[in-house]
Amino acid sequence: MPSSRRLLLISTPVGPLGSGLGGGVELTLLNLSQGLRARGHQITVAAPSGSSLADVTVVEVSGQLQPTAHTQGRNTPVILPSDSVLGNLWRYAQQHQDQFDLIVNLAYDWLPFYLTEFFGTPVAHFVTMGSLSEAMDEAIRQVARQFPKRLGAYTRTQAETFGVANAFEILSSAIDLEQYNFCASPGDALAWLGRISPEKGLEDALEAAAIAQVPLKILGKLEDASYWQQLCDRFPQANHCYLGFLPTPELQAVLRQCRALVMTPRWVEAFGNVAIEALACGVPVIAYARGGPAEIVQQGKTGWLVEPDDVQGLVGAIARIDQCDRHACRRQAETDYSLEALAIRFEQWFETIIQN
Ligand code: HBI
Repeated sequence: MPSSRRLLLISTPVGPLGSGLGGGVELTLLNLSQGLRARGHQITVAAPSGSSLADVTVVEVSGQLQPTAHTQGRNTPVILPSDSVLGNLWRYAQQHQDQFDLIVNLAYDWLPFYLTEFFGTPVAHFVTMGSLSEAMDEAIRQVARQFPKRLGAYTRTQAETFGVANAFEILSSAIDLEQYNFCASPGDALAWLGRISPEKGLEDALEAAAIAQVPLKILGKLEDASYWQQLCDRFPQANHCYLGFLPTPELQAVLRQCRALVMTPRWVEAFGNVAIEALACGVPVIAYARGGPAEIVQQGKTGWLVEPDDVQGLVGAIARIDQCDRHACRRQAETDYSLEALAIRFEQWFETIIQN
């Protein structure tokens, strides 16, 4: 067991932890904190005021929230509101850096990357999305040049979007497997999980389920109401397929009964946590071979990868889903996506930074 490290994890400035505004980062921070503490490390999380994170020590920092990056264009200039919580978070880090062996940034924002060279305590960056803007790409490539070991990402595909994949440590993701119960004998329905928003491609799953004449259960946050209305107009059955945004216990109770999870991302999904949630329940994954899911699904064993945007390909995979092995799905989750597996990957990454 390596020595206990004092780690400062700095959260996303788009919203307090617990608000859901931080999306996948909230789950990553919680899982990382729990996994690393179980291995004896001291974890402090700095996040916007109003944050809470289970029983983890959170330093709450005030200030104006940062506009989200994933709805802006490639040439958006760097934005910093007055009294920005992002600036205040990094002032806190600068003032307290001597209390930590390593500072880990989880914000997808320009400032922390730019500040890397000005810190005495090493700053590492876990990048949580693919390439979205020129300004961010430039800041990430600058860190890749100066500190090639300081960048982490969920998947290789995601890292490749920045053009400096070799400078990234690939860390994948994890879930708390104890919250997911294996199911060997599902019903007929397929599942679709995710934010209901155009980049998630729900229309393809609805079309494939209609052609295959199997029910589809839709779960997730209804983020784009006009998009949802278009789907309901085009697929009259959509409305009664929608089961809402459920907390994990209720979500997995529905998911585990499904024959497969269908993932239809239109964008490069950095990871796709819903894929490992399905595997943890023994549910195979049918996914477009795009982004994170392409690095998770074991073809023909724990699911099927399909030519992106090919609805007929989804239909063909649905017909072959029983060739997959539900026990192998659960085993893959236990081997690669447990909290302990994640913590060990991050711990090894941190040691390469602290020791060099
Ligand atoms: N936008 N500006 C900004 N900063 C973030 O850290 C950020 C974001 N949008 C989305 C987001 N983080 C997370 O939901 C994803 O990283 C998962």
